[in-house]
Amino acid sequence: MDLFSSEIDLGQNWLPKDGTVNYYGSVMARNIADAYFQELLTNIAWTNDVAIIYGKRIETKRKVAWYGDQPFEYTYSNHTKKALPWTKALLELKTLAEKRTGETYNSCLLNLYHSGEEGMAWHSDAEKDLKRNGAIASLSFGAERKFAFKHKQTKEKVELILDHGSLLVMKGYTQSHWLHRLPPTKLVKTPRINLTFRTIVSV
Ligand SMILES: O=C(O)CCC(=O)C(=O)O
Repeated sequence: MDLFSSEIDLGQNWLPKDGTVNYYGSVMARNIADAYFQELLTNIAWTNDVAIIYGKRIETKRKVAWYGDQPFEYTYSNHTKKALPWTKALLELKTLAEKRTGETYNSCLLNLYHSGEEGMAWHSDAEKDLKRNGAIASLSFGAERKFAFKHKQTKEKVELILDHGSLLVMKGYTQSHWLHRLPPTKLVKTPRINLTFRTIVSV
């Protein structure tokens, strides 16, 4: 049975210029999204992440995991991770993201936010290991959260809400010209899991 619709429906571009962000909304039935949330929470090898804040290396409360086609190394915040082999659920979700966005991916970074108090600061995903201007597909499960973009030069902002079971793709020059973040909020008390499917170019 095909659990997901496979048509490519790009919708509008949320960015006014210098990049493309398409938001597809929820791309699966609620009960299927609930099942993936539980599966990912239980069966992913979650570890604490590191970040550099004001020049100091700290461990975040947010948890992360890194999976891929090969044991790709991915370096950010002076920290290198080696990709684990795909789980069955991750491969299903990768296929869904590939069909819906019309792109291919070879790796996935996962983030687990225990509540709204955990977020991610402004950044762009333009590390040297990533394909330059490659598409990044983002699947979200659990609590609805605000997601924001800020233009690097003009400081123009764009915000949208990422739903349970939803898919968003960032592509073209988005990472060169825009920062993105997941703002923290005291209003959200429940967890959220985000998967970003990416393309690594070096091993
Ligand atoms: O959790 C999210 O939606 C954002 C994740 C993110 O910004 C990233 O993985 O680069």
